[in-house]
Amino acid sequence: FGGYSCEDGRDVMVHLFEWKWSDIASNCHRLAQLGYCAVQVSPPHEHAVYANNDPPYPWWQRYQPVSYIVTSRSGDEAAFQNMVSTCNAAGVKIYVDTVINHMTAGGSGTGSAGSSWNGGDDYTNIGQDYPSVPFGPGDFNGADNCPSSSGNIDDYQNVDQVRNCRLVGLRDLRLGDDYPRDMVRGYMQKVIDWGVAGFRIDAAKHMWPGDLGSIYGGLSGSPFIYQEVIDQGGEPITAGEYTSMGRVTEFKYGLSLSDCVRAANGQKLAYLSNFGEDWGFIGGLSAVVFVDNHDNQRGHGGGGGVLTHKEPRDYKVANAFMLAWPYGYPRVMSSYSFENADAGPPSDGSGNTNDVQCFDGDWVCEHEWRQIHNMVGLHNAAVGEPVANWWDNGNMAIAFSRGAKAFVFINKEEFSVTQTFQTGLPAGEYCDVISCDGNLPPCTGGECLGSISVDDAGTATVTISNTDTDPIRAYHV
Ligand code: QV4
Ligand code: CA
Repeated sequence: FGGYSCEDGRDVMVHLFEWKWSDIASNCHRLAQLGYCAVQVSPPHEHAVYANNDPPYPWWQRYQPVSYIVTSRSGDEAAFQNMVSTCNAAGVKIYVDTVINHMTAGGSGTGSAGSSWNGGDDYTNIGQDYPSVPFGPGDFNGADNCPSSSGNIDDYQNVDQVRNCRLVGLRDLRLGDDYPRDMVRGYMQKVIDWGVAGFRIDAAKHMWPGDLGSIYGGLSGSPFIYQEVIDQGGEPITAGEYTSMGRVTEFKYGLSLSDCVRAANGQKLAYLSNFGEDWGFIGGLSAVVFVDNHDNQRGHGGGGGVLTHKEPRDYKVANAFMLAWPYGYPRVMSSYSFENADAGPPSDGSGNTNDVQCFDGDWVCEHEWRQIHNMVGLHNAAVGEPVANWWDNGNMAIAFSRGAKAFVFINKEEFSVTQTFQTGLPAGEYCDVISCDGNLPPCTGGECLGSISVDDAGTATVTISNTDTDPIRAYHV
């Protein structure tokens, strides 16, 4: 479940957070051209609708399932199926964000597909009712196996609480039993049969590895699976408990990388020379890596401290390093702008999500930034090549090649740095893909700074000024 296959040498996924299925469908050809292998989509199941929340229709309502009917804020079943088939035809895979640990919070209401739901009692497992699955009280964990007095997870040091009690009050499914397992497996199999290639398993830390293994083991179609386990140390549950069943999101990666780019918490770029397992991360072949995600860019889910689109210069540096460095399966974040951390995507007053217009001020579309998508191209060109020719100044300037395929130089010093490098590249002329759109002359499409001529010995002289818009140069065959 941890292996993935991509078409045409593409090797990066993008999370199109809160995009509608119709917009993803019409963008898939473009995503293929930009070099993206796959799209992580927002949860497609029926979800709670919080019209009276402040602000109304928060993004997180989609992490509260009401049923496994595929009608959500992003569109209905027909639109979802059309997206999957359109993207598959373009060679772009769809990965579904899969919320199977729990259903809604307390209260009651009507879901996005019109189904009624009732979260039942706040302290016991009485009264839960999700008729469109159907789930009833017996399908939820309760006082017999959740050892907290509130019924919620109050202590992350207690493994039984983390896995059998309610995550922020969300009604916790009894996945040790066959029937709830069959229901969630049926949902996953349904979308596999429609052509979905993979799953992000939400809140995997809150489910027993054995229960997940049983769910995955009953699936046909060899989906790619990556599991959300926030392991930043200090808790008894570790990411390593899940790596035999699929990949795992490596949350240490984005925080450590952000610190290095900012020279924060004693870190510096020069320390990145062994970024990966030596830093206490899980094995690179088990990891999904990212600078920020939809939670920690807004202070949820171990949030804070990571670079986001709100600091664009440093964010581009962090993404450039991630995409140039051979550790993990990288995920690029694509966001909408927000002030309130609970605010849903750009929408009308009834919570109908707007069509995506990249760069209109609401849809940030980091995956369309030249400095990011051209590094996706570099990543794809360098797949399988080892890091070579590492250079650093002991502080905030670094450079390295990827075999004979790519060369990257970053200068976050407060001064200009000029250096003659061994680039590892074959002799020839190269355009900088951070400031240009092509990698080979004629260099066109952007500002086109710092084109280089690599001599027969593989060397070239490159300068990055501290006043450059982007303190990065990147070249590839
Ligand atoms: C409120 C109080 C709680 C109280 C509860 C019950 O804050 O203290 O216990 O009421 O009375 C929303 C609200 C949250 C509210 C909850 C229940 O934000 O305030 O609790 O609903 O009413 C997303 C959001 C959550 C949101 C949830 C469901 O981040 O804020 O909760 O959706 O709508 C841990 C986990 C990790 C998890 C992370 C956020 O280990 O797995 O927390 N990350 C994933 C997703 C994330 C999602 C969930 C899990 C849940 O990436 O987006 O949570 O599906 O680190
Ligand atoms: Ca659980």
